Amino acid sequence: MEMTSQLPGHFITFEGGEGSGKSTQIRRLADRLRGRGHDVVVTREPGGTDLAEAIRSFILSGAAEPLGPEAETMLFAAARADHVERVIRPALQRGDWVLCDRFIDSTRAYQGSDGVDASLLDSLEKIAVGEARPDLTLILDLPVEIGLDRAQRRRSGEEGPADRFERETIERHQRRRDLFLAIAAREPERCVVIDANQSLEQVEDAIWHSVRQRLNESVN
Ligand code: T5A
Repeated sequence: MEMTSQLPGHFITFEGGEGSGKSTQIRRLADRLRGRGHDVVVTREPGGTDLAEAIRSFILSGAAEPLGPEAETMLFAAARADHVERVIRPALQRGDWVLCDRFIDSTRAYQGSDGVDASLLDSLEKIAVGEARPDLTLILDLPVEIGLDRAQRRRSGEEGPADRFERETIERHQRRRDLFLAIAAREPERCVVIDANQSLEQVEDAIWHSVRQRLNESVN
């Protein structure tokens, strides 16, 4: 069984496919926790530090793709190591709640579906993460077509074209969804699957229920 963080804070990661509602729900959970007087750090991957955000831009633009999936995996790991070292571990040491949009399971599902060997994923994960392991991982699950449609609609309002991963085939996204669900089945003590194909309020309530159920003694 995988160990959770032994640090004083609480570490919750949000995972799932494109447009599954992670960013939206992280903001809502952060508001609820802050409303109860908790110190909350909201962050994301790849990113969360200047260096990791630079790596994010490089990867999501597609510029790293010609290097191949193993090199891309190492870039994700380098970004994660910096993020853990400078942001996540210090916050957990202070006793804060850390809510992170994507983390280790995105590497397992995305780079795993790109054919990167599980032993390489495992080694890099150990180096980058160390003791800062999530206490709870919420996997927001919904049919891939609906998530991609949501991501596209949101983008038409604000940002530019689809990123390097969004552009991939439905079959590839489906494989990632299957991998997220397999992780949840393998690690039920850490992971909860949330039905993300519901209203914003229903998803928010399901998440709050899971947080209270799993980390009950900490949510006053
Ligand atoms: N990646 C990342 C890897 O390959 N390996 C790794 O190790 C890591 C860390 C990151 C990319 O990098 C890859 C995975 C990704 O492809 P990103 O831009 O951070 O890129 O991509 P996403 O995390 O997928 O971000 P999205 O913004 O696309 O998705 P979210 O955050 O899940 O969705 P959100 O909250 O922005 O919602 C999308 C839209 O849907 C609406 C929202 O209002 C918004 O418009 N929405 C709903 N509409 C109806 N009903 C609901 N319940 C809704 N919930 C949200």
